[in-house]
Amino acid sequence: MMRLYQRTDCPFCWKVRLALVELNIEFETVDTALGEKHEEVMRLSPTGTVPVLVDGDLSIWESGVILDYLDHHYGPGALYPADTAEQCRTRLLHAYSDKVVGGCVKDLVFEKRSKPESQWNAEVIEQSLANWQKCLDWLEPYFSGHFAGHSPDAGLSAADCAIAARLGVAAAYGVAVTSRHPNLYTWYEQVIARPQWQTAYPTSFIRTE
Ligand SMILES: N[C@@H](CCC(=O)N[C@@H](CS)C(=O)NCC(=O)O)C(=O)O
Repeated sequence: MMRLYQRTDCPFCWKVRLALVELNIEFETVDTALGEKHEEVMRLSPTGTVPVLVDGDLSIWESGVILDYLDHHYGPGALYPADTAEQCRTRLLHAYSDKVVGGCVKDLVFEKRSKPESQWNAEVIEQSLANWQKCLDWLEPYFSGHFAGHSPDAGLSAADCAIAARLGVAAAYGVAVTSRHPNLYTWYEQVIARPQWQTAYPTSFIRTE
């Protein structure tokens, strides 16, 4: 059985978990804690980061490569559209999610999870929210009510898994997608209505205060 080393609320891990559940792949999880130098993870991954997916003697320590592996192993076409241009768009959305979406809301998440509300820095939160809106503005045209790069009956694409996990983290810290972004709003509602979303949902969110 595949084994996923993870931190349950890490958006990279959440993305991978969602893909595994969407593809109906049986897997077991090993949870690590924030900042922990987990012995197995340190041995399996040169970056020491999670997620790490182990399948037999193969250890994959980069979330995008994990999704590529799952797509090839169980597809291809399971997580990426077959059409080359559509596939490229899906990969770019996935890259945008990893590189930009998380960064927008990171300061807000760190602020909220590490301090009591009375000590939250309003300026940091306001700046994050402004960044977040810009990021949603950029994403909006890509979500016309269908799953990104896939038809709804094909299930979630790699980009869907990545962005849904990011939006899920933001939502857990009080940052919602609203009707100001109607395409994204409709898409997110569809994603969170899926039973797979409930199955892959983090068992807890870190609070460090
Ligand atoms: N590029 C990596 C990023 C993974 C990453 O940054 N993971 C974070 C958790 S969100 C991590 O393991 N940080 C070290 C720690 O939590 O101790 C990937 O896509 O897998």
